[in-house]
Amino acid sequence: MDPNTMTRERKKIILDCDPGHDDAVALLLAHGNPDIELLAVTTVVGNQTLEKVTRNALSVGTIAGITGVPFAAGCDRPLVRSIETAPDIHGETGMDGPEQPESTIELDPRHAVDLIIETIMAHEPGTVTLVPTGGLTNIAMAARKEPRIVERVKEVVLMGGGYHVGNWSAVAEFNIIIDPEAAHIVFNEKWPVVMVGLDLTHQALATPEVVENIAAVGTQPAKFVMELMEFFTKTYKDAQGFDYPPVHDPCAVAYVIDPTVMTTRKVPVDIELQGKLTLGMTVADFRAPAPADCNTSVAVDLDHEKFWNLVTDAIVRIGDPTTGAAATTAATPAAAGIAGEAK
Ligand SMILES: [Ca+2]
Repeated sequence: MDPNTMTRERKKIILDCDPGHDDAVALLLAHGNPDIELLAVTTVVGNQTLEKVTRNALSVGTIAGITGVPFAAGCDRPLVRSIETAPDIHGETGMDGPEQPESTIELDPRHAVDLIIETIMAHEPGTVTLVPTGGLTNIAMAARKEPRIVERVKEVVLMGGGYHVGNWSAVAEFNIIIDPEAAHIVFNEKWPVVMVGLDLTHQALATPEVVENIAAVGTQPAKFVMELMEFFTKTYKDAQGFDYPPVHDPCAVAYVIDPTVMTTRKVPVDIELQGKLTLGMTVADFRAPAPADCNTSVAVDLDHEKFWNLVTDAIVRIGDPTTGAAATTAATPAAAGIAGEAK
């Protein structure tokens, strides 16, 4: 890591995830970006069972060469509902496509909920950002078990929901609908919540140009992402008719790195728990300017180029942890430019 980066205040995050193709990219972005200090990685049932997503998280951590960061497994079922997974999008392993290496990372023995609480309480108030990229079960449990975390957390930047669009029902997004009660808790606590939902993430498409740029980095992690995207492209085409897959989860990490990568709008958001057709809908009330005490905002427009440059730059910086070699080429002039600035 270069000296300028060390003196800069890095943004402390806990990534709570369910890998998941896009969670994997989120983890690589969080690890490779010099402005992020990854405090912990926690897993929650979602795209696949807890056992599978936890194994996937450890694999991605191994590929990325992450050391000194605790990984802990959390809740293995939603608060109220039965388990619902997404094999049509993520496959039977939850991260089908690339071959997964044996993990060299040992799972932390703590429950994710305890690790989240301990990590937040061990840091100065207002310094830790929670980045959930799966169902909100762990986060809701943590808020209930130790309510003091709510005022200590800087903000919750979550991938989930959508104010005008759903993907698991006509109006609900997967991460919210699989545990709507947990989402209800998280959205109704007093901490600031930034909802990076489908309205935004459906702009984060892995176009052929994007995938080519990542492949050109030429490292093992780059190859891994390329293979993830190949699988993701196929399932998103088959299951949801997308030409190119939306890579949701790294958008939330990108917002923490640089909020100017997207525009946001302050608006009250609540979670529908009763509706027969609308369960899990993130209901945003745009009728009037948001009241002064509104603590929720939603992501609106993405700077596609800036976003993918951040992702590619992170992969360049990660290099080839298994061989110790640096990335031989910066994939794009833009990514090279970002890398150059920090030197
Ligand atoms: Ca996810």
